[in-house]
Amino acid sequence: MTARIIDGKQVSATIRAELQAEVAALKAATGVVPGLAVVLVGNDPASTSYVTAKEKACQEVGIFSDDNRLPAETSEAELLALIARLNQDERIHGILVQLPLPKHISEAKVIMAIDPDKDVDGFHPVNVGRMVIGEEAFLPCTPHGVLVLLERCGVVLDGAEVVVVGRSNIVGKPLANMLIQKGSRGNATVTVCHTRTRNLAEHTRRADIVIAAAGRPGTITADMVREGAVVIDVGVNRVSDSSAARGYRLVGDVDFAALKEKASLITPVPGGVGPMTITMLLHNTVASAKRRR
Ligand code: L34
Repeated sequence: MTARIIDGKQVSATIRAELQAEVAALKAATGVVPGLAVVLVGNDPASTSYVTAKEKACQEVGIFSDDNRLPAETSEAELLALIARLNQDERIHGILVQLPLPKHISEAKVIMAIDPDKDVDGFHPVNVGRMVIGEEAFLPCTPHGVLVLLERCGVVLDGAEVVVVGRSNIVGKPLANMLIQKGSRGNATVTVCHTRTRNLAEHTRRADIVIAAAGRPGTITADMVREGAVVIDVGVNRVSDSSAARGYRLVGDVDFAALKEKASLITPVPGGVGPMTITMLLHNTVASAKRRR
């Protein structure tokens, strides 16, 4: 079987156009411009490129973005002080602190310091808890992006066997929780696999939908997936490649070349889930600005 390749850039562009119209309507009706504070500590190349892409996307849809790039030596206290100021700032409806943070700063402390009503990443325990019990909450951007991508591609989750590979707080754990919620974006039967899973292939071969979020190239090979399954690749791994202009190329967690001949639907890397992560951040920021009114 030859898979249909899911175009995450195209789906993102459609949603971003919808958001642009929403932002214009909100501004016309209330004068409110949604505002996102973007915080980056240090200069990790991948984080820098994601943050730059997020700010550019804000501009495209008419969201005000407040750029806060801090040196790697920034102390935890300084970062907490910045967050306290952003929590009080009326122009700011969302606060994004790009992870990972330098080792001398506690990510848990920083996340806890963000006002849950401005936590557009959905990482604060209040939002995580609300999400788990099925209350309205900011949903974390990458898992939310995966669900919207599946929905817009017509993939039915109701009763589907979904195997999530990876158990991070950013992707695996929230995604599994979202998939078991009642409703059209849930109702799936979910298995979560991780580094201590005994026989990974035994699980993935059962799946109607395999979602790879392990952060390791080659985690999912063709023999591990049944013919006609849906394959979603959340991995974004930089592997050095001297023939590439930037000196590296991006690969996901799945063997794309082999699986595109076996799956029914598959996401590429780049151009799959990555752009959706950014789009869902914009979505949450607009939702926050609307909620504030
Ligand atoms: N706080 N930290 C916080 N929130 C997040 O939602 C993230 N994440 C992850 C890392 N840290 C975070 C992101 O923003 C991963 N992530 C992310 C965002 C965008 C892209 C990838 C990961 C992306 O745009 N990927 C492009 C390729 C980009 C490139 O060329 O380097 C793609 O097409 O996959």
